[in-house]
Amino acid sequence: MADLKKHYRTCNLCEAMCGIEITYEGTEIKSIKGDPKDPLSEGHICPKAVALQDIYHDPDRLKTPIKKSENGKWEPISWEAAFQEIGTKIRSIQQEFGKNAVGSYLGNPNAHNFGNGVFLPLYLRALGTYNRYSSASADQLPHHVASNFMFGHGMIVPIPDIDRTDFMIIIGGNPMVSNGSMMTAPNVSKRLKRIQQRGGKIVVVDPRRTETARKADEHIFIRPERDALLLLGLIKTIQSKGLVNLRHLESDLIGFEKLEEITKDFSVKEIAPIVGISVGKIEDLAIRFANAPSAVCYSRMGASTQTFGGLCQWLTNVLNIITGNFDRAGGAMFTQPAFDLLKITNKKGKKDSYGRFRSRVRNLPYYNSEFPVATLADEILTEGEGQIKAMICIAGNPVLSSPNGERLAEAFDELDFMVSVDIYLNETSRHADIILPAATGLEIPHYDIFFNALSVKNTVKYSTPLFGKKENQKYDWEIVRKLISVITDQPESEMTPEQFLDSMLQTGIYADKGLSLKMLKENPHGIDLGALQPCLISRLQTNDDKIQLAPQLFVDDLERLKSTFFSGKKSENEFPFQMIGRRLLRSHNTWMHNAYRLVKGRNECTLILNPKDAEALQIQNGETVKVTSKVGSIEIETQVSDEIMEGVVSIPQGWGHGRKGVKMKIAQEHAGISINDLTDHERIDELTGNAAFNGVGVRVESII
Ligand SMILES: Nc1nc2c(c(=O)[nH]1)N[C@H]1C(S)=C(S)[C@@H](COP(=O)(O)OP(=O)(O)OC[C@H]3O[C@@H](n4cnc5c(=O)[nH]c(N)nc54)[C@H](O)[C@@H]3O)O[C@H]1N2
Ligand SMILES: Nc1nc2c(c(=O)[nH]1)N[C@H]1C(S)=C(S)[C@@H](COP(=O)(O)OP(=O)(O)OC[C@H]3O[C@@H](n4cnc5c(=O)[nH]c(N)nc54)[C@H](O)[C@@H]3O)O[C@H]1N2
Ligand code: SF4
Ligand SMILES: [Mo]
Repeated sequence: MADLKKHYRTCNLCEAMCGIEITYEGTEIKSIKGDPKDPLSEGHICPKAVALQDIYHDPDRLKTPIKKSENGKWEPISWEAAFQEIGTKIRSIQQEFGKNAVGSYLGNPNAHNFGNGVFLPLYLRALGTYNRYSSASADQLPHHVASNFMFGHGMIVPIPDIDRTDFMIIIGGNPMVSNGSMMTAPNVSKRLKRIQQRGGKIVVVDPRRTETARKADEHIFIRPERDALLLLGLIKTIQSKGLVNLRHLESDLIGFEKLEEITKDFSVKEIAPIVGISVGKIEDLAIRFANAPSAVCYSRMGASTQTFGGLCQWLTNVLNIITGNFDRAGGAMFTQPAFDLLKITNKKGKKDSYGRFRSRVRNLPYYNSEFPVATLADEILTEGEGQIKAMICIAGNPVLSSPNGERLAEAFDELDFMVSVDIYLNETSRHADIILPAATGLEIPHYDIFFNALSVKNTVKYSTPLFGKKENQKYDWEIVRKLISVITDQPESEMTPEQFLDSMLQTGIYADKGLSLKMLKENPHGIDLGALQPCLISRLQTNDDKIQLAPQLFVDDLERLKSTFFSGKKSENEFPFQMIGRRLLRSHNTWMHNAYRLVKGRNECTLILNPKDAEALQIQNGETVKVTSKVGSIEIETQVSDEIMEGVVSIPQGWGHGRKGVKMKIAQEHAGISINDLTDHERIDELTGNAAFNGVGVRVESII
């Protein structure tokens, strides 16, 4: 027992930033538990953090670079030779075909990687291509575009003040499983319970009676992709019942009259039958929301990754603003992080990046210096000037994560050259010529640049590595820093992420508290910087310093909503079901299925189907069925349950490890199917370019 040691750090797997306490002896981990002294997570942990030890010990995890030889076999290669070859190939492709011939894809773990947070902007600049893509356009892009147009910067993101609110509407989010998103709120369960303990109410709007809906006071079923209409119905009721209350923001916003004008075109009576919620219920919800001492509407994945994602996020903000629940305790609030991205990326007075370019093949908008991932395969497969000939994919698995992933897999095979910076030989990296594996998880230092900016509380914490990397391993940022050097053929920079962090802390808004890297190292449980404070006006980056309540781009998009739902057009019956996604507590996007403790037990990669639909199709619970969409077909086990509404089916995201050439033994044994073999790359939110995963038309057939 004498040698047992404890290590404290932040779990960097998801957005919740839980503090964890690891008991270990040598390199053997005895336990991973929640750290009760972490000021944000207060001891909470989920099953995924326990699997950090499996990633550390995983024999399938890559530790040194590998290269695909002529016969398709993977061979080890030294770091030096790998970088040299990458530099030569990328430079020669860019010389021959132009800078844009090299594409870049950045996946989700980059957002959870301190070093890459610092170095990726420099890498993108060095690459000089406008063919940049990331998982953001398969996720939260609509939030950023709404923030950009309403508040002047995509990272001024409203965060639900879950710890003080009296009334919370959750649209298309399942934080009981996902642990919160665009709302860093570890231990959602406790936070939701506290709302109820102080007499508050929670209402969940979702086509599925989710784990969160079961904890709520009320669950309202809604057909996929109707949320923007519901939000308009709520706004309309608030206006017509004289419940608008702009409170302290009255003189800080413009567009109020325009909003009144727009909503004239909509009536709750017309909206009700389309969303499948009665007039009385919509009005009642609006009135309760407006009359609550404080209230917040939070809408997430289900309301973002759909064809009206942009409208949903805009209207969610509008609802919060016109009920006086914006930038006020208990409503939607704004963070003041110690490492403040807004400070280094001030957009005021600068030309807006939205639509600065249009994508070559499909004319989709550029935003935040990238194009939507839904069009990445088009840009590789379509010949002509500007065609992508080479790809660098960093910590991403778009073959499983992007719409019509199989088409992207085919596109990757057409490339002249591809590099993956990844910890596994998986569904995407198997297409690469060279894989550069980074140290990860317990081996890396961590400071959360992004999720402190999206947190329900201002806190700050730096984690040192538990085990440190081995001599031949590299951190992601070391790989990226070296890539910058070989791509530009310039000497490598000597800057480290820690130096940058330290200077940001010492010049940030908490400088007067003496914040520095040294201070963080002395406080391994983290430091509490207090509850969110009203601060929006000081953080706004719009040119006129006002909140834009009705940006023209969004107003114009209402026409698309109207023509979709009010034109009287009947949809064809070839694909009668609407498919939606789901997240599982013991599964994390596409890449944690190689941890046995997370995949053991009953198969969870199932199709949930309503009993009435199952009966009509004569399908039994547990039977394997065929599901077909416009782009593909899969076979999957059914789970018949009335938790899903009639006409809607749900499949988890992140699975499909049965592809050839993957080297992840446990994941392959628990392969599941990829929902993105069914989702359609042409289905996007036209306003933002975000992938529309939810609401895809499918057909379900018995195969016995
Ligand atoms: N149908 C459908 N599709 C979806 C979603 C959905 O709900 N439904 N969700 C979407 C969302 S929200 C997201 S965020 C995207 C995610 O999309 P991606 O980011 O493309 O996918 P991930 O599964 O996060 O892939 C992460 C990759 O990084 C590797 N990796 C893990 N840790 C490290 C590390 O420390 N360093 C390096 N270099 N590599 C590492 C993993 O092996 C894996 O290959 O998927 C989207 N796709
Ligand atoms: N365990 C676990 N946790 C995770 C992840 C994971 O893979 N596993 N991934 C992480 C990532 S990258 C992210 S972005 C977050 C996402 O976190 P959340 O936003 O909470 O995402 P989901 O759990 O996918 O919840 C989306 C909900 O929207 C519903 N929905 C689908 N379509 C519609 C619709 O049209 N309208 C409405 N109103 N609802 C709809 C679905 O039924 C589902 O309940 O989770 C993070 N946390
Ligand atoms: S909720 Fe997220 S941050 Fe917290 S322990 Fe689980 S994976 Fe880690
Ligand atoms: Mo995500």
